[in-house]
Amino acid sequence: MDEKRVRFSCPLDCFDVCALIATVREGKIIKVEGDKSHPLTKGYVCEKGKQHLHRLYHPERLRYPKKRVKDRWVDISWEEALDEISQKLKKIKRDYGTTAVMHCYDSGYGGLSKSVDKMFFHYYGGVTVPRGSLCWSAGIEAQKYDFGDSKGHDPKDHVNAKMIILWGRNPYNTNLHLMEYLAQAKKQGSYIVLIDPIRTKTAQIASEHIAVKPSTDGALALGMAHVIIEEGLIDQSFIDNHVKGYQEFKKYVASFTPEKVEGITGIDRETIKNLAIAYGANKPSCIIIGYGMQRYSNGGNNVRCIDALGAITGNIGIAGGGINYANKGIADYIKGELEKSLGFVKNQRSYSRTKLGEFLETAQDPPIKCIFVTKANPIVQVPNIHRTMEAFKKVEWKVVIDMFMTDTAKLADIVLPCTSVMEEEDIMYSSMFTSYLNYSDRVVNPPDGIMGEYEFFRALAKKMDMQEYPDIAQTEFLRRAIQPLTDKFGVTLDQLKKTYFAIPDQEIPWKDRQFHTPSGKFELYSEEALKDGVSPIPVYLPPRTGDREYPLRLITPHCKKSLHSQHFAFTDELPVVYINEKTFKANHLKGDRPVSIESKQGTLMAKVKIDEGIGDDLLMIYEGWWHKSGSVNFLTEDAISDIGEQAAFYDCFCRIISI
Ligand SMILES: Nc1nc2c(c(=O)[nH]1)N[C@H]1C(S)=C(S)[C@@H](COP(=O)(O)OP(=O)(O)OC[C@H]3O[C@@H](n4cnc5c(=O)[nH]c(N)nc54)[C@H](O)[C@@H]3O)O[C@H]1N2
Ligand SMILES: Nc1nc2c(c(=O)[nH]1)N[C@H]1C(S)=C(S)[C@@H](COP(=O)(O)OP(=O)(O)OC[C@H]3O[C@@H](n4cnc5c(=O)[nH]c(N)nc54)[C@H](O)[C@@H]3O)O[C@H]1N2
Ligand code: SF4
Ligand SMILES: [Mo]
Repeated sequence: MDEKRVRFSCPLDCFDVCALIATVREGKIIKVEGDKSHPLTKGYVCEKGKQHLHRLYHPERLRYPKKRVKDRWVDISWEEALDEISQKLKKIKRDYGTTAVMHCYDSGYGGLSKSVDKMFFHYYGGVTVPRGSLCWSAGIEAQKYDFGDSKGHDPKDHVNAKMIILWGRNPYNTNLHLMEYLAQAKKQGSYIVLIDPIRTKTAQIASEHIAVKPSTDGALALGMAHVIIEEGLIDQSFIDNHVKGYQEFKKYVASFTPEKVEGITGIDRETIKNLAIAYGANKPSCIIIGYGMQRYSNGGNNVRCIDALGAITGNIGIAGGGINYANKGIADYIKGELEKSLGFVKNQRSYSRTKLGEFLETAQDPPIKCIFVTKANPIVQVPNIHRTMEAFKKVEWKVVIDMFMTDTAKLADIVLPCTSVMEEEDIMYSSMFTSYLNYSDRVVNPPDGIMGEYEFFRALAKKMDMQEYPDIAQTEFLRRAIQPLTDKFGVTLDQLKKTYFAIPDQEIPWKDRQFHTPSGKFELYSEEALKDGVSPIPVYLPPRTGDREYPLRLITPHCKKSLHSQHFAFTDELPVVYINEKTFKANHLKGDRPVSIESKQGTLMAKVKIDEGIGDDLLMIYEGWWHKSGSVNFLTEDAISDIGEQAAFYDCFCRIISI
């Protein structure tokens, strides 16, 4: 029997970037499993990883380019699609200039080969592109002020920590392989604390769960800093040598007594004191910050307040320490043709990702004449969908590339199918967690009728006479992209095919205490922040609150079973809203009847599930449900954070009624 095993990598926007193995029998993939030889994957992966197979052979997968003709979809050939798209793009450039085109992209597929979308629009002359983030930018920019960059410890190193604080992170759902290191650390005696307004399943691994009121983490961290300073648990030598602005910070935290912080956070003063002393006294202590806690109007400063704890206790640059948020090591070494193409941008304009609808409504000189969507599903994933959708619909001409007919694709004029990860040769890495880089082999060829993005943009560039666009094979594109890695570490594409790669000597960031800030120190006082119009020292900004009409806060975090909207594709059930018994009763809800959840932005129907892990006056619904079920972002507001233009998704205030 003809059977082979082919190594590929998960392209989903997830911390783990698992290495996968497909078993192919007589040309058909019959099984997907984790690669046992990969040091992080270790042979086990989540359901979503296995479902790449399900999606590849799914009957609803898009197979041909489609064009909207009146209210019908008509299959067209790739030649027709290329003709129409090239003509339209040329005409828009001539009549309005290139920035009348918006390239709307996100991280729906993490492989390098599909970064050619950006490259194409660079050669086109530069278009309107997103800035800020739906995901993590409040925290990223906060760490940039403090450390100059965002770097994380290798998860293996967490086992060296005497204490680990998981601060608004839910690895049980979102970061499978972190769970294993936490379990190991606990077994070796680490004390693990989870700080989250919701008692998630991650609490099972924690020694203690502290239910903080949403958006008050900054006050909690400042309260801890107050206690640490009072108890003499600071690291004076680290502060003297490597910290800028300690005196200003010390003065500011003087008023954050445990009593005051109890009133803000809902955590009793003894717990705050004990937590601070445990963190300060049990060196090395490690903090792992999640992305949920920064999706607020004060999210950036809250992250800065937490970073400060590492600086005053000297838990930075040491084994078992760290303020881990992201891990931006490897991206610095990925360059090649994409980097080179930046030189062809003549004109560029940006819009705040969160405010897509508002931008489309108001853009002038030129207005947006075309939206080109790749690797994203904005009509489900951006906030305030009603507003966004109305503005999106009004744009004359829209192209979407996707594997399925998403809610965004449904609004397009042309929809192009894309390849699955298993039909591409590619390279994956992530800036969220580790510095591993995986080669991903082509497991099978795409079915007739599907052209991958790499070949599509190459053909489109040819059609549009873009003489300088690199007319090179995909393998060569990948080879050039990793050339800086080859130059620095000697690793080649051929070697990657046989093994995995991680940047050596990155287990403990900031070991040399050379911070990437202007002063070279950890900056509790940041002139850069001041220049950007925000407080130079980390401060506590009071959270937004509900009002009499919309008193309940809705948190919409990430679900274990789906990567955002991708694995909600095949369900049309109502979403589930989680609520505790007290809030259920206080809102006069009845039995197991469906409910209507209403905000200023819109309405959503849902099924109720009582869950005592949810705080008072809180509702929780996982994000990602499609319109056919009811998307949470019909309820959310297009508000942004204090730092980094992050979508403040969880500043969403609602009421709930039985129907
Ligand atoms: N309410 C609320 N909303 C949120 C969040 C939240 O916590 N709450 N979280 C936010 C976060 S953190 C993020 S990162 C964003 C994510 O926002 P998106 O990245 O827009 O979310 P996805 O649902 O993953 O959409 C990716 C799309 O890319 C498609 N795709 C997959 N592979 C390919 C490919 O090879 N080529 C192309 N062209 N397309 C492909 C998928 O089918 C899918 O439709 O959502 C944000 N939205
Ligand atoms: N299965 C799965 N895995 C994923 C994803 C997915 O969609 N599904 N998405 C990937 C992506 S793009 C991202 S960005 C990451 C996100 O990874 P995580 O940050 O782990 O997950 P989130 O669900 O965004 O939020 C984490 C926790 O923050 C808590 N939280 C909310 N508000 C507050 C607050 O005010 N204070 C504190 N302390 N906690 C708060 C939420 O209750 C939630 O439990 O996950 C990645 N991995
Ligand atoms: S979604 Fe994340 S945990 Fe699951 S297989 Fe992909 S990389 Fe691994
Ligand atoms: Mo994200």
